[in-house]
Amino acid sequence: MAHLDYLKAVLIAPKTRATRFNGRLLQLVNVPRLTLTTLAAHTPFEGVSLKVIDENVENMLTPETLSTSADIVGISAMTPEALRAYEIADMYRRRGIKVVLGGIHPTVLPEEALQHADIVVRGPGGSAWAQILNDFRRGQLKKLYDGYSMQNQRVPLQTEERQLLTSKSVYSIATVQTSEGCPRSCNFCSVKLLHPDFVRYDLEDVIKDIGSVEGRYLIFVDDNLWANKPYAKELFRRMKGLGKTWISQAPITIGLDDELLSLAAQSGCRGVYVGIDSVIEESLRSANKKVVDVAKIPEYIRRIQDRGIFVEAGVIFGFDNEDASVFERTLDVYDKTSVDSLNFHILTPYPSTEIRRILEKEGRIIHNEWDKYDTRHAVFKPAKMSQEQLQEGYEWAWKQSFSLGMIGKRVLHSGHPIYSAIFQLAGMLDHASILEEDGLVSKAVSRFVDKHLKEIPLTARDRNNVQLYCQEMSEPEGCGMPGSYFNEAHYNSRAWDHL
Ligand code: B12
Ligand code: SF4
Repeated sequence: MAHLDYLKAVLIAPKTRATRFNGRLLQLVNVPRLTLTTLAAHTPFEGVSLKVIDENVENMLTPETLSTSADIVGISAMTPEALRAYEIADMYRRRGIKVVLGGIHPTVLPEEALQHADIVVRGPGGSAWAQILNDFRRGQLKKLYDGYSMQNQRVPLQTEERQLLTSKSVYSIATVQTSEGCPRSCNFCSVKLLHPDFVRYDLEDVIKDIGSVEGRYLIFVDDNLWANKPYAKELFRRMKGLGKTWISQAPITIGLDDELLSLAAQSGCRGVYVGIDSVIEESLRSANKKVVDVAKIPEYIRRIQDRGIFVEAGVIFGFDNEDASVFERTLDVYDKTSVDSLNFHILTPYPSTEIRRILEKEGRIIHNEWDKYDTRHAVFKPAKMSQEQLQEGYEWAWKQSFSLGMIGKRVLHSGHPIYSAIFQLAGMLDHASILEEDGLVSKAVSRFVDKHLKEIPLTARDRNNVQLYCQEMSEPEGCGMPGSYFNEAHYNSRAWDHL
């Protein structure tokens, strides 16, 4: 292999059908994953030009538009994105360009991924990505890189890396992470497969990361930000006064700890997504989920809301002990609470999870169409109802829960009518897009929002990025896709100022 002094690398997040909205609406509601940003932060400074493409917010790659001048392409895939990731990988490989696949899906199914890639990375990928770029240059690439056995030193994120995704002013909310993994082991969850250990980051680094966020709004992407209470409390103390407004996932039991809740509220917490998952205790037990006292759910929710924190509850349908009455029973329970919003999922047997092993053994997996592994499709045979009953019951729950009567009731009972109304709208859109797979409603809504919000004035940062974009387009080696090419100089903020 040729010795390369200057390497052109591309990182790609593939689009999935789960991304329902386009344009400004997507910009307002979507969450940027930290994946590409983190890999960009690990990309060696010297002699590498990096382009980042997030298909969720850019035009989809086609054989005509993909970069032919790239040397190496890294693609990330969670399970519902795997088929699209493979399509993109195949397109590049047909051009003779080396492809690296990483993320949770290639981690658990490396052999499958290797049918579409030259290199697969298992586990945490930052150090592996840096190593791959070096090995590529030296002509010493391997087929499989094991991220678990590498040092994986954390590289704090810089504003510039964040701008790789926000540079087209695409995302309005920033994401931050304080930990990897989760101390619990629910049998349907993939988290333990990617992160066997629960690792918390140094708080100094986390505060620096938060400092690299230009805007006010944050989402913590931790699977369990609140798992270690002393750590969480210290984080919230240090965040007080930073002027951020944030939301995260959380266990419902945070409702038991007054000090934790009040520190969270003072640090800017305004909403939590509580994965109660089921209001049937037997379902929780069967999934090895922490069993909560269902009778106490209304009280927990109210206690969180009393601190000015909005509560959205996540529900999973399809556990083995559940028959077709579960949908009505669940809505009855939530009807007696003041919950601000509900979000429904169908139990999904992701590869290599415990629940998948059980269902495989019993011959109950219906198919492996990964793009339907999105918690919106029943992909296995439930024990006490048919696959159709599970699918229809799930859709019925959305419809009931987002009927005008229910929305009105929740907005009125909510301590935060405005936040509640926004979340109800998002829920309605979610529900509408679930019922119409071809996306007509979401396309119409996206068009409406684009038309009415496009007059938002450009910020100084937007202008800077428009200039950057123009420069890219005149760059002969650019592939023509609106991504963000940059070279080693980009880390130097003065270089940005001069663009
Ligand atoms: C933010 C997020 C989202 C956002 C995504 C927005 C977007 N723009 O795509 C939203 C909220 C919309 C979302 C939706 C869904 N999500 Co989600 N999401 C996350 C979350 C919380 C954080 C992702 C993140 O930023 N992680 C931090 C980065 C740094 O980690 P990473 O992505 O794993 O990347 C590292 C390695 O995997 C590796 N790597 C990854 N890609 C690559 C590529 C290369 C080339 C290399 C070298 C390395 C590499 O290196 C990285 C650095 O170490 C994760 C849980 C988690 N904590 O990771 C779940 C998670 C990824 N989601 C999951 C699921 C199931 C979903 C949904 C299907 C259902 C749901 N729960 O809502 C939908 C489907 C969305 C879709 N695209 O189809 C599962 C995936 C399980 C699986 N087997 O696929 C996860 C793991 C959560 C879980 N508890 O199981 N999600
Ligand atoms: S479902 Fe939530 S609590 Fe359970 S292991 Fe996964 S991240 Fe942890």
